[in-house]
Amino acid sequence: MPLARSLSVTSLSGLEEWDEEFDLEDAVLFEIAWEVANKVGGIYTVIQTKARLTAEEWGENYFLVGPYVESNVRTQVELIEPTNPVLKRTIDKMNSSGCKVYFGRWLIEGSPYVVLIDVAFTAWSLDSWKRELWDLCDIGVPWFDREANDAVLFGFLTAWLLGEVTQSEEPPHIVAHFHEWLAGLGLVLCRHRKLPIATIFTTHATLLGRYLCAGSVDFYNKLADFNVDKEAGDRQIYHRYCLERAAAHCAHVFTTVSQITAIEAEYLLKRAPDIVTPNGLNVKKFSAVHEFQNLHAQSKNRIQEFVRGHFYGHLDFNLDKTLFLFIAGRYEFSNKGADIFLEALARLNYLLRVNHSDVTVIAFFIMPARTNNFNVETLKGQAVRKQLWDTAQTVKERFGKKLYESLLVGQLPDVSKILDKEDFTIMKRAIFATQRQCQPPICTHNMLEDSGDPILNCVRRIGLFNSSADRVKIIFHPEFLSSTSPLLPMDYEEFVRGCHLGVFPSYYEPWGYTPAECTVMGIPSISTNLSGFGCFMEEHIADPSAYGIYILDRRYRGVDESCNQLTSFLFQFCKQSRRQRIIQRNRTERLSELLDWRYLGRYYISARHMALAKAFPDTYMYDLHKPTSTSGFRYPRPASVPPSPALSRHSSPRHSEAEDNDEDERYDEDVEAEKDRVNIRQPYT
Ligand code: G6P
Ligand code: 1S3
Repeated sequence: MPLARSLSVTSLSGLEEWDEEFDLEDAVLFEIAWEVANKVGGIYTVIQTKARLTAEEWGENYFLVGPYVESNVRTQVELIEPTNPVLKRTIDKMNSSGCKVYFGRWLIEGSPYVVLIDVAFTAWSLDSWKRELWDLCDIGVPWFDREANDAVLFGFLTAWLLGEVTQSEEPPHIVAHFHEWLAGLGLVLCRHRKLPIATIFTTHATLLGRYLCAGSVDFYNKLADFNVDKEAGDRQIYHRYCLERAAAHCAHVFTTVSQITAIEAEYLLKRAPDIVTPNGLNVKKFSAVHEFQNLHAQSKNRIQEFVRGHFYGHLDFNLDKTLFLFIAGRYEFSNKGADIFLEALARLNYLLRVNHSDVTVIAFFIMPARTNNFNVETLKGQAVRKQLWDTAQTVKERFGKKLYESLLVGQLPDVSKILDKEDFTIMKRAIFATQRQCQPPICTHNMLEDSGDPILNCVRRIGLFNSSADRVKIIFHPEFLSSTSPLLPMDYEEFVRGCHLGVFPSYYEPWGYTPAECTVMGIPSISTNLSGFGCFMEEHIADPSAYGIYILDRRYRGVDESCNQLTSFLFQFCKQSRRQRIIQRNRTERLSELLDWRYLGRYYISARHMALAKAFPDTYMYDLHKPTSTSGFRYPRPASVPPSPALSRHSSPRHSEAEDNDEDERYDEDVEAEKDRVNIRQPYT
């Protein structure tokens, strides 16, 4: 293959120096995952956001390998002739042997090359490949497990592809990085066939971990005691588990996405990872420092509009003192911590009431469930709001016309007569339309399993029904957000920007992109010390909560204690003034550098170097003893006092919130930012 490159990654501003020179003569990188150009879950986000950086490093020598899914290809991939002669020969050869392999460019940032394999087209080989798998390593895949069947086909086909590439006259040094058990068999076969390939396996969640946590098991305290074979057998996933464990053990380099998953892998897969490769994001920095604050204000306005409609007839709270909290993700009630979030909301409601707080909290639950569309009451709310707006516009126009006519004849209008009887009739009719016999709905949709739904049942138990007396209101939107929704026409990013706090008190979360996404948008969040993200932030920031990163202890505390801690985080957050929230958002946003692939990509690079050195020791050298954990750099405490209401002092005597005008806020922000910048340059002690 052409193009010999030398790879060197420079350090990032303000962050730890890192310079890992590694000459990659004729090296080629293949990254193999079921979620290449195929969105199923979080792995898609990893691959898609990382592509730009990896393509920058490897240029023409970077190829992603995934399944061919026609609907995805139509919208995301430009099919082209393979540009690389070795790959062209390989794909032609496979296609003339009964396979369907496509080549193209994935139309995302970095536009990486993709090799897409139509596994269904080769389904005729399934039985013989399953037999080969059984003869090889005694793993029997049952006929009814469709996902595992796909894993077998995908595994044999990727190993075939890579095997052909190694057959070229001057084979390059290949690094093949496989993600998750669904792609893992390809790695096992490469190793069994002794192909000259440096292999990496990354697990994003262990199969057993996910299954065990979904049950009622004290997972983290019993990690060392599980009889893994029995547990996998009991859950009918023994064959999948074997594929996953084989891939982890066969890889030259094994990685997990977080320290917490590293521990889990050590116990459940019986191999500790060689390096942790945390997940990053493609961080977009605005040229104007305050741009993300402006975006927050704009998006918040749009959420407020929705709330005006949803609570029509019961809008007896001050929207300017209303905080928007949200939880979002796959609907796994306890794994994602929706259970303790609801319980904490009930306790928060009590605290706000007894303290006569004027703050209202609206908690959004964005978790897809089975529904048959929006319910009438919710749609009506938006229609009523629109009608009120139209009425106000009509009266305003009539008023304006009369005012204009009066000014034309050189007279000031008689204000007491400027609205006539008809205007009052229009307005009264509009007000009457806002009368409502029921409370504003909790759920925006008609649920198919209303009586068995865990969120709704919990709401019924804690009795938070959006009544006037309650300071905490709940809105359950059981569908992912979309900018074309007739109800809340916003996409997820806009919605997050408009909220005040993301709440993700997960019990099982190998990484957790939701709080990371909040961070890069400058929105504070709550995560846990059982999530990869929470552990990572705890390790890298001296005082995470000062930066709006609240980390709940779900590891060393019982459920009730964790719930109290969550309540206390929420209550403290509600006590902040607008000024404090603005300062906190600035601090949160400053952390985005830490979550950028430009910083976190280094762990993937190390993993590849390590794998090359293990597979080709005569060509590559790597200090295997050098520290590989994500430890090292720590964000210092912010120079100024944290925004916690208990500790924060105003530099001038306390004044009312009305005085918190934007200019003061901006001044404070700039001073804060400058202090922090100076502080960041000093080593952490
Ligand atoms: C941003 C805007 C400010 C606005 C503030 C509201 O910072 O730039 O103009 O006052 O958001 O913050 P809040 O936390 O009350 O939504
Ligand atoms: C997994 O996807 P999930 O949402 O099923 O992989 C993600 C990417 O590594 C990770 O963020 C998440 O925690 C895991 O659970």
